[in-house]
Amino acid sequence: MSYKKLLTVQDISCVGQCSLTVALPILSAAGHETCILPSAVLSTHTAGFTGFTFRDLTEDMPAIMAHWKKENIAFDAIYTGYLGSTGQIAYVKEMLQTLGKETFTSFVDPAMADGGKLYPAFDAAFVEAMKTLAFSADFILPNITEACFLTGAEYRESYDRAYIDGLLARLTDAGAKTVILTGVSYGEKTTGVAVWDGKTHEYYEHRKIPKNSHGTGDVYASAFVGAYLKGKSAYDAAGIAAEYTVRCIENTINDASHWYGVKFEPQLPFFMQQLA
Ligand code: PXL
Repeated sequence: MSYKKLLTVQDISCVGQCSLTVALPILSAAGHETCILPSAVLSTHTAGFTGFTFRDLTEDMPAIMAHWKKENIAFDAIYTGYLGSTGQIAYVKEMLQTLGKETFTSFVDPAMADGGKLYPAFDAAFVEAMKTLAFSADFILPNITEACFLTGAEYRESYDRAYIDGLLARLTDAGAKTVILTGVSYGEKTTGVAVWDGKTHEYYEHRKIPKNSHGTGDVYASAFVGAYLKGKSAYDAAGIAAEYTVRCIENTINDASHWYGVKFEPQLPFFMQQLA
């Protein structure tokens, strides 16, 4: 059994079932020691709530890193998600360069956009900085919108396989190593994930639920990282994460009061069974 020590850097949205409140339980359920570094603390996430608080933790990062280095703390993997500021990205890049063990894997979810638009907190300068982080990582897990922002490609609501092939090629040209492109849908009832290492394009297709659910990108990325670090291939980890995420959405969709995230907790046993 592989037991990895990993660091995940993303925000704490105290309420809202996304980022660290999702990543920590999922990665723990996968059986990994999960260390955290909050990029920011928010009262809720920023999608659908108004008047949320936001405390950026960028200033704390140099001292946290220095302490870890003094204690000789090193990680098998680092997985980054929603970050707190443009300036913070330089520190996160430094973590990828200096806090890894000899054998080390980095995963960057460039969590900054969806549905053709940047999230409210981000701007063009953040996108430029995110490019430098994303293209230094072993794995990136963008959705189509994020892939477009990372490459300058035109965002399209409807597309074909040639468009996706073009997007993947642009990511490789820009420096991406392995790409897990989420939300790639070629039919009304199906959607899926493209797994691309610069040479081979594999596609994992699964049923599509006709509703956008918040936080599912974080559920997906966390499950992918957990499964991959368990020794699954990128394609198998992509499939395991997809089946788990679909179950979480199906388990939530009929509860109108639960609009802000998905009930991922009751499905953790299913996720763990898939890893066994
Ligand atoms: O799930 C991505 C995410 C994470 N954290 C915060 C967010 C969002 C998406 O909107 O607002 C604070």
